[in-house]
Amino acid sequence: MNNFFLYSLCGIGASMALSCSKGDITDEERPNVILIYTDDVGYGDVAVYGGKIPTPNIDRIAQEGIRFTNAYATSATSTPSRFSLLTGEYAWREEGRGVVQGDAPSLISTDRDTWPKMMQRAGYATSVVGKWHLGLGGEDGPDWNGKIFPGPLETGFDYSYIIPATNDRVPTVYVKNHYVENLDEDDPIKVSFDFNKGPIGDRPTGIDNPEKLKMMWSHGHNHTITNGISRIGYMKGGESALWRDEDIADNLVDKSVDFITNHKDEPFFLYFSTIDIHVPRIVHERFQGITSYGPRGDMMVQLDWSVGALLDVLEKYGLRDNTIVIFTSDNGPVLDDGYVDYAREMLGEHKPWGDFRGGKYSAFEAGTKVPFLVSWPNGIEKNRVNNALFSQVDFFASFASFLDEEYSVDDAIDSKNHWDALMGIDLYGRYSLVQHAIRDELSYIRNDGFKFIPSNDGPEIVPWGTHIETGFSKKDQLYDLKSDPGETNNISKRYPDLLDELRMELEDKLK
Ligand code: NG6
Ligand code: CA
Repeated sequence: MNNFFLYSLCGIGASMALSCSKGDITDEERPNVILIYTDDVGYGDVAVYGGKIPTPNIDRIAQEGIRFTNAYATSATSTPSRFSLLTGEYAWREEGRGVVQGDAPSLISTDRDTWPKMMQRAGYATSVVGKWHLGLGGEDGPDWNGKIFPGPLETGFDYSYIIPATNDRVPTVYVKNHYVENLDEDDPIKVSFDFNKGPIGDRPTGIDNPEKLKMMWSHGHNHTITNGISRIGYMKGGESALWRDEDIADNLVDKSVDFITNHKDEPFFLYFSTIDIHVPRIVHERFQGITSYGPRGDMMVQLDWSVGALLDVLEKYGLRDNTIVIFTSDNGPVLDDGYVDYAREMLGEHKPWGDFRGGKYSAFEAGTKVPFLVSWPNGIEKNRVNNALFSQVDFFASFASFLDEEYSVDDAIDSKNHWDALMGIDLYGRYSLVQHAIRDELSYIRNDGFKFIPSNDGPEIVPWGTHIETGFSKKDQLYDLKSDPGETNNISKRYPDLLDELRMELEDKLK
């Protein structure tokens, strides 16, 4: 452990922040927490943020609580955002925390403190259901045919039921606690991400057998075919363990409902990490064609159904009033992310990125500005909007403060207590954020008013077929986000002093 210095924020600051004091909350009153962490859902994808696809259940969370307009994932892709979310440390502090492959070793060392570990110490039953994408196993990666260790259970979750990496990467199997679910030991799993060496096993690939596909690939994603979809990476074996993409949403909801049912009489923390709306966008048959927006729109409706199912089970058990439900996303939106699903062609008037520039992978606002809803009927007022600057890296310190629980500030080095912003009491939140874009190559800073992106040499458009601007430019970029939220006017020449100030702050933070 990095110098485990335990520290209790509330012990020091209880008199300063009313909501910080656990004295206000008895053990019996501790709220349950459900974090609905979606995949590639953009700011403008949700109806309450102006989206055209109906999302009545997600909107319920906004009506029952607070809609944030200035809340951010720490990164424009999944792995680094998830790393920061669970550890309270910006992912860019170490190399190798960009998007990881399906066989990557665990990124979170077992001896570090984490948000879910803190929740366990505070007496919560904890669970992750859905996408993991933080690596599994020791230095050599996971042993798919044996005990998969370390992983979520060593990160602070009592129960885990995960998609190991992404739904477009092999192995396309679920891992329940330490083991692949439904694996036949006579048909062991092997995976390879050595694209130079080529396929392993007998399964067809997307590049050689496109006639076997239920959805064609557009870039990458042409390796082993499972369930009629070619993925990133090669895989052999594990036939009895393969998932059916159409059933993933139902399955993840079922596992979550079981977890809630089993723990309805004690406080619980559920990290519901749905793969909706990440590619391949293969939804259950009952949602296919339900919108005019193609599979991407249908998947939003499937996501909304999942949210409704979770809210309904809370209501069924009388738990809704004392459960904090948070809805947000790991990064911004993308249309073509590797499969021919006509997301662009069928977009109509819907604007997944809202009024912002960029998208997934991008340093522009739509890369990390995400929908962010927080509700807690017992604790916060209904139907509010909060423009406070909030980063997902702050959940850890904020919840620790609220629960009056000690945690390692050396491990959660970037996490700050902004509980009052979450509760709608503080309308300002953070002073600044350092984020990164593309897969992890570009770091930049934004504070409440301005964003500075240092000059750099990278490509201006994501170099694979997504058509998204990276934010790379040979010129320094400075934007006044208050008057120019769409980042159309680079004011770096007009405000050199401000630029220097932000450059120094960024360099200082990157040290
Ligand atoms: C990229 C994939 C993309 C997606 C992304 C991770 C290609 C060409 N693109 O490498 O499809 O899987 O990784 O997405 O391979 S994320 O939301 O999990 O960060
Ligand atoms: Ca994502």
